[in-house]
Amino acid sequence: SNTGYIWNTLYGWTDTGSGGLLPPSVESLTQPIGHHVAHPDTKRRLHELISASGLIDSLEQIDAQPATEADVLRVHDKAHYDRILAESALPKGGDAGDGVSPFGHGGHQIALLAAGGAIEAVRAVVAGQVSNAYALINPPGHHAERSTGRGFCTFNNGAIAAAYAVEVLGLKRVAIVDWDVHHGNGAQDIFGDSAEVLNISVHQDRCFPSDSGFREERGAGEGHGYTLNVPLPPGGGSGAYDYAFDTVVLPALRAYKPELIIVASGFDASIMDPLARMMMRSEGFRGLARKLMDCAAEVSQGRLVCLQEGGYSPIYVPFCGLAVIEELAGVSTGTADAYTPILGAMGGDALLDHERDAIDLAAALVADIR
Ligand code: 6DK
Ligand code: ZN
Repeated sequence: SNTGYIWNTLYGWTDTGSGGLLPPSVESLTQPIGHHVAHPDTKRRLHELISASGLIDSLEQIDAQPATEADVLRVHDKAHYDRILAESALPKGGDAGDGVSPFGHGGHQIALLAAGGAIEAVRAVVAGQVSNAYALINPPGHHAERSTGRGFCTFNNGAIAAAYAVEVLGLKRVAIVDWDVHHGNGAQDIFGDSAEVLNISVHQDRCFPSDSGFREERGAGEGHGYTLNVPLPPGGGSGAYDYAFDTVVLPALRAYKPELIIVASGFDASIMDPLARMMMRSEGFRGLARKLMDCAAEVSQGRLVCLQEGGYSPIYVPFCGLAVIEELAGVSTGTADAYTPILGAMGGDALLDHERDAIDLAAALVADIR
């Protein structure tokens, strides 16, 4: 009956560097700027709305502990772990792996605390200490693959938490539902050959990474069918997302019957986001949370753990997150989304024919889940 909530001051201290999206370079004329798109203030501002709205008083705050080396090595190569620690020890820090994901000196500590926050949320929900949880962790994780970080992600927090649930807590079936607007390539890389983790990613088609996230990627060997990609055409809003959840995500979860649902919760499918071209608003995200809660009540004893991923509108992410966490907690703070008058008349909510067609093709893949 209570909702766990995790935030740590250090999540607001990630140093994403002085480039806006690419590292600043005099040669390529990418100017330094105060705020990288993934500057942690966006997530800190969500935390502060949770606090200022009073919602925090209805949540059970849980402290994150850093993940251990053993926790990380359940899903990552030792070489990746060692490289992150070595670069973190350099005076100016290093990069998660793709050259566009910088972290500062000592940044490995924040990355381990993010993974540890994910583990703690899973532990509390599976132990029955709370009925569901929202871990507002940072840096994000869903692009990190077994051997490298990528796309602002150092360690794959969700995969580390799922592996903890399977290998430490003894769960046999864990589902990841990734509604971040970008493809959940990390869990696909890590769990693609396993049926113990169902990875469902709903994302904007070829947004990032541009070469993965296709419906044809379905997992291999025993894992065939347990990778489920739902690429959406750009422009979709709550109509497309509701239809994708009703006809693909929820039927897949009902077929799989996971003992735990982990949500990779990004708010970069919002209409205000600079890194994607979808049209979700806060009420749309609230609706997705509601659908997953109802489904979790049916299949996973209500066990639902949301882990923060992306979201790059500093002004709008807080209202999206507040809506989701209010829904999880079954509490209304009476805080209206102040941007609804501006954003509510922009359209994007109706399901369009080409969106329906793309989603129907993904729905056909559910039949292989057992
Ligand atoms: N593009 C995320 O929101 C991260 O999913 C999104 C990361 C977008 C990165 C865009 C980018 C490149 C870089 C190099 C070459 C081609 C394209 F992980 C989350 F934060 F959740 O770097
Ligand atoms: Zn994203």
